[in-house]
Amino acid sequence: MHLRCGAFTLDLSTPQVMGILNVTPDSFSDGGQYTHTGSAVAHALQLIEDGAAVLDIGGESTRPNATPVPLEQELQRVIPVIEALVARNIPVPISIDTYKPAVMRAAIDAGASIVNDVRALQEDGALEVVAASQAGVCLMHMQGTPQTMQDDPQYENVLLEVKDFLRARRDTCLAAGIAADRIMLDPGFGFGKTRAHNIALARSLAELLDLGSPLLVGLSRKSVLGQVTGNDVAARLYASVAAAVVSAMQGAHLLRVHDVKATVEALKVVTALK
Ligand code: 7PJ
Repeated sequence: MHLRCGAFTLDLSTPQVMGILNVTPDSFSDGGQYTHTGSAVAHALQLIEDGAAVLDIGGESTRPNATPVPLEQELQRVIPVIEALVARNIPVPISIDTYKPAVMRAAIDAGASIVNDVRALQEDGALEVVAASQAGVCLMHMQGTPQTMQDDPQYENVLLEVKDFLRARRDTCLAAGIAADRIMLDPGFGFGKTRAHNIALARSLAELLDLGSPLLVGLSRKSVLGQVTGNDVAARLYASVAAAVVSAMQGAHLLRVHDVKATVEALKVVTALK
């Protein structure tokens, strides 16, 4: 299993880590710490040293009830960071976490190699931007919008509904000319899902492998781990590493995490002992 993305080919035959680089002042878990380009770059270099295979840069928080960020502000946050990292010739692909086509295009022009879209390229123009590039893409499932998604999420069968959605979005991408090996899928933990929905999905993650695409999983520091442990967001390291290990044992290919060093080390053990 691999992902083609821009000038990179990610080898996903063993589970890899996508390191989260938030450049949002309101990001829920490291709010405000990395808002300036210089400290964002320093943090990015640390994540690479810690073993991240991809860096995921986001300029708009998608946590529940987050305020939407105007386009210009999102561009001002993320583009200088991408440019600075590309200028340093970093050895890993940069992923841009956005649903806005204009941000996707600017990020790709600046050197980003993956589009990570919580709206799965449903925004007008998004599909065309990715199709016209060589970028890889992550298609994520969400029910509702970040503003409303945790109000009262409802499913008949969360696994089947997530799976059908991901299959349909992937087929739309294929029809638009995006090659199969440029596409990853993600069930979208915490995005319009209750604790029970998240747990049901986590338990049946392996079923999503039938779709034949690499699977990305983002459970790092999420509220379901707070519900299970009783810990607030600053104390979810062990729970997050456990979630990454369980996901990787079920076949997840890429783990989107804040705590790269700990997760990379844990995944080495998974790879060695599986
Ligand atoms: C995810 C994401 C996720 C993908 C966020 C947070 C909220 N992208 N962006 N998957 N989560 N692909 O990190 O808690 O789960 S933002």
